[in-house]
Amino acid sequence: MLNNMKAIIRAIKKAKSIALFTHISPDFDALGSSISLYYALKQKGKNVNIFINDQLTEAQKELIDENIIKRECNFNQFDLFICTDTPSKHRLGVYGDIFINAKNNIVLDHHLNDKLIGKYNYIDSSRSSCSEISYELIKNLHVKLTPQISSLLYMGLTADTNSFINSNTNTKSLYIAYKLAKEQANLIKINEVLYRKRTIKEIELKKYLWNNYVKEDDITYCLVSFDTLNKLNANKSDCDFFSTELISLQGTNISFSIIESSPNFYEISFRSKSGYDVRNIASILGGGGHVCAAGAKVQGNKIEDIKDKILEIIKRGKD
Ligand SMILES: [Mn+2]
Repeated sequence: MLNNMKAIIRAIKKAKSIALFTHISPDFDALGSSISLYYALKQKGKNVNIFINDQLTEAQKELIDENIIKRECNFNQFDLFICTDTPSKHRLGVYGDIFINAKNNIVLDHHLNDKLIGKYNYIDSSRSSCSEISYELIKNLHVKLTPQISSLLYMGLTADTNSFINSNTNTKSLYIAYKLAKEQANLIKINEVLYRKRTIKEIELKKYLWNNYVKEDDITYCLVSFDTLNKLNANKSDCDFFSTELISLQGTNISFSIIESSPNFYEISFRSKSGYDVRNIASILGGGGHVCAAGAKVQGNKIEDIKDKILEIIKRGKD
């Protein structure tokens, strides 16, 4: 079933015990969209548990009480399973099988996708963030927007719009941000953690990025081999901002980074200016995402070969 909010509300009202999930390497929207629901469903008197495959980052821990996150459990006790910000079994990590084998499950997501893996699916790619969808659900459940819930939703919203500057920002996202700010979302703390804190490591990575980027026509990219990653004492997620940073360079319409996260395993992140579609490029490589922000994972022997292949795909698309 697709985008039937009433059916989803009915399923939630009927459930006594609910298990929540979100994707591996959770970003702020994954956490905001799922943890806001955790508190909202608790307010509704539900027995709720939330399961996340990975550890939180130091920055995330500043905004989220990590003690609520569980790793293991007897999953038979739950009569409803909800996942946010992904419709992919694989992206749920160790919980993938548990989720898709559940009889009663709900997927909430904002990525363009034709996969429906839940009994109920609410998938709206016009939404800037999954936190917007959680907001709608929480409003429909008539849950009080506490400062805590408002902050979690605002955190997801601002993160996925990159502080309301990405092209996915629209009147709905701005309106919801206004509503959340009115309900005491902690804007100061969220802005401080997301936009006003830079570690020495981040600055070192930025130095590497701007010393090593390559610009070919309107395409700008940066490659990070496994060796380099180790020399920078970094991991893949530390370099997640590379493609976003590169798209800001004058004359760039498409940017990408290739990070060799483990030997011969490459994670590619694409960004584009409006009018340019990187989702297509990522999907040719077996990945996906949004028109202006997408990604893929590939294997290969040489990072240069992967880069050449990407440039060829982009150039082919232009012809
Ligand atoms: Mn998201």
